[in-house]
Amino acid sequence: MLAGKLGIVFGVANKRSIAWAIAQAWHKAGAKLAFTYQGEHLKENVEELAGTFGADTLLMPCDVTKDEDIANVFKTMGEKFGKLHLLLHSVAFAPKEALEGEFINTSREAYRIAHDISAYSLVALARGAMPLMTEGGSIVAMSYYGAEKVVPHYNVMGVAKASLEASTRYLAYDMGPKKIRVNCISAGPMNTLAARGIAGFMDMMKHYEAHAPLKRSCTSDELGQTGTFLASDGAAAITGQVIYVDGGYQIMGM
Ligand code: NAD
Ligand code: 0WE
Repeated sequence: MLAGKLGIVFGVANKRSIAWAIAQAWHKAGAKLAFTYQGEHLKENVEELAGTFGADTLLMPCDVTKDEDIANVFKTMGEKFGKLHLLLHSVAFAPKEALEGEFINTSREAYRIAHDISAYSLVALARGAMPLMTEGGSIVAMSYYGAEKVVPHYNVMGVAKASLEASTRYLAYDMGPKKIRVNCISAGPMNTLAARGIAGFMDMMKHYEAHAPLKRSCTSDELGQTGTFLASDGAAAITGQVIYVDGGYQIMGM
């Protein structure tokens, strides 16, 4: 379904990362992928995972808070790939203390960091990718229900996800004339590194099992398949959307 497509993946930390699930699905569908990693501490992990796609898989460091890292990534992509069709944004961070107490106590700095890493980065990466997406493209970002309804303790991350979803719509408008589509997948809770250690995370899974129409959240394989659909030409008229892969939880009022 993605044969001949070239892609870049941001947000692999380990084998449980949603980015890795979508990368594997893109790879199976025939795409050729490059990967970035946040910092040296994750290089080995990503090397090992990306290496399973071939020893020559392109791997680059990219801390999305650094303009020079982003510039280097797309400069190298231009040199090595020449063009680009797919970009996955699967990156989020808020300082731990901002996810613990009450939203009202969010510091200016925690608010800034959460928005810089989790929302602004999509705009910066889309701008970097645009000159290479000369044959059109598909940009996919990961969101969560806390963008639209209050999920206790998700706090400033919910506000940043609202910004990510709105940014998706404005980017879709700007990039549409170039046949570049921009969409979000809003995933139900997944047991990844970013979710582990969050107090009450297991209760949240139980809540989906009790209340979602499908009596569960989602699997990494299902996120991969939705990511592949959004990347494919079957989704050629879909842009600026938030697609829920959450067992149907989002439709419920009670
Ligand atoms: P994860 O920890 O595997 O992925 C988060 C990634 O963000 C990591 O690879 C990390 O290196 C990267 N990152 C953080 N700060 C960065 C920076 N400054 N520069 C570059 N990269 C940086 O966890 P995940 O659950 O796979 O999260 C991926 C995405 O999915 C996030 O956007 C998250 O909000 C979203 N999401 C997660 C869930 C869930 O329940 N796990 C549900 C819905 C949406
Ligand atoms: O987007 C996320 C989590 C993203 C995240 C996770 C961490 C943990 C470690 C962002 N920043 C940090 N900072 C850290 O220091 N999710 C959708 C998973 C998640 O996180 C929650 C959730 C859910 C669901 C936090 C509180 C309540 C629900």
